[in-house]
Amino acid sequence: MTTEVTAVKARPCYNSRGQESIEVDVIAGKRYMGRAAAPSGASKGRYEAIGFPNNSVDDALKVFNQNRERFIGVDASDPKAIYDVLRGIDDTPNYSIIGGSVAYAVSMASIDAASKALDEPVFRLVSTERGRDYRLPYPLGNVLGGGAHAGPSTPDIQEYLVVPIGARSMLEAVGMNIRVHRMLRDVLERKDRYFTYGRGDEGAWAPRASNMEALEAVEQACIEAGYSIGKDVALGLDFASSSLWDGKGYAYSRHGRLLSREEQMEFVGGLIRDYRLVYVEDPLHEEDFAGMAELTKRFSSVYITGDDLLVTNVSRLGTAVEYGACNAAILKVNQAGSLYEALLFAREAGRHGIRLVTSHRSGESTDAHIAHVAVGTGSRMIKAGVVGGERIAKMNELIRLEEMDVIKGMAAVL
Ligand code: 2PG
Ligand code: MG
Repeated sequence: MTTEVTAVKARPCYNSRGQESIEVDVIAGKRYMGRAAAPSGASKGRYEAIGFPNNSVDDALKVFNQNRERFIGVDASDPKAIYDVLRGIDDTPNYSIIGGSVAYAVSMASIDAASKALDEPVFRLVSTERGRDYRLPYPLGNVLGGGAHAGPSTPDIQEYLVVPIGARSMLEAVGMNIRVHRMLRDVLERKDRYFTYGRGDEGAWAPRASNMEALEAVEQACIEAGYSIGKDVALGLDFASSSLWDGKGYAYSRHGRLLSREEQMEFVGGLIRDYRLVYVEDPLHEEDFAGMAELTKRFSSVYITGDDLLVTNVSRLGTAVEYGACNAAILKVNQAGSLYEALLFAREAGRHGIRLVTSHRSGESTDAHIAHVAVGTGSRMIKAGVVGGERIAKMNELIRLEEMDVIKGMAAVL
């Protein structure tokens, strides 16, 4: 079998934020090498897989090296087989023994090796639904950021997002996001002549601006770029509001406001209406399933999206489905740990009509695997940034995939 794992190796490496991470090589059939490096978040959900045991890359490498023989002979094209080996080593819910980064890197490197051995693109090997047409996800572009991704005078809201809903191709869609991003620099410079062109962890502009000034600037940039809001492009926000929640209220501390749960819901609802937002991520903190359900009911045509709420975890998704707490879900493989667990989550979301948005992390690698995960899981959107090498790597891979006959155009985004 050419997809049998014949060698594995792990090494330390660095992510886009300059933090230490881990990279794994998997050789299948003695000659096909797959490689993957683990990403890492800044605003992590409480229930996601941990990156490294004791926060130590060395400890993760040690556990991996003690157990690496166990991967030999396993079918690299079978994410479940790789998962079984990982779970034989670490059966804790959050991968506290080997670390989610190893789980991520081994499982992604394995599918990468299998893709080479079988001469099949990764998206086909991770397909969660047989017989479905493959479509390209709309890029959800982070153009302005604050919160955990940027400095103290930026907005409290983590991500101001644009989605080029009017684009008819990937190439056009990516170009539109880049155009808005570029125009936004000019808009910000006009508002603040001391603007440094500083950018946060994901390449989004990181201006000195209040939450509302930022949203207005993004809207203005779309218009000045020549786009009509609601037709060509639409706006979204990732509140990442578990980072704002202090146990009693939502602390917009950079701009001096504390909102109660009800005020936060009013605030979110007001922004959805005033700016015709089509996408809202984690508007309430990760434990507030009931509040999320209220918003989902009230704004059923908007992507009310769970990220920290769900952490790509099937059992959290089960709770969310019971409550009706969201109609869209972020899919981050490294939150789950292994690829197999992420694919299970994707399948389960699909079964319940919850739309998927595959996502990067703020500390990324230059790998493009998640572009394939987005296509294979039928994700409607991919959130992977607009500029910066590690972000563009995902966009350019999707542009390449657009050339393939098996790809049948763009996903149904709205
Ligand atoms: C998010 C992500 C990615 P982080 O909250 O959606 O944009 O941020 O990787 O820092 O968790
Ligand atoms: Mg998020």
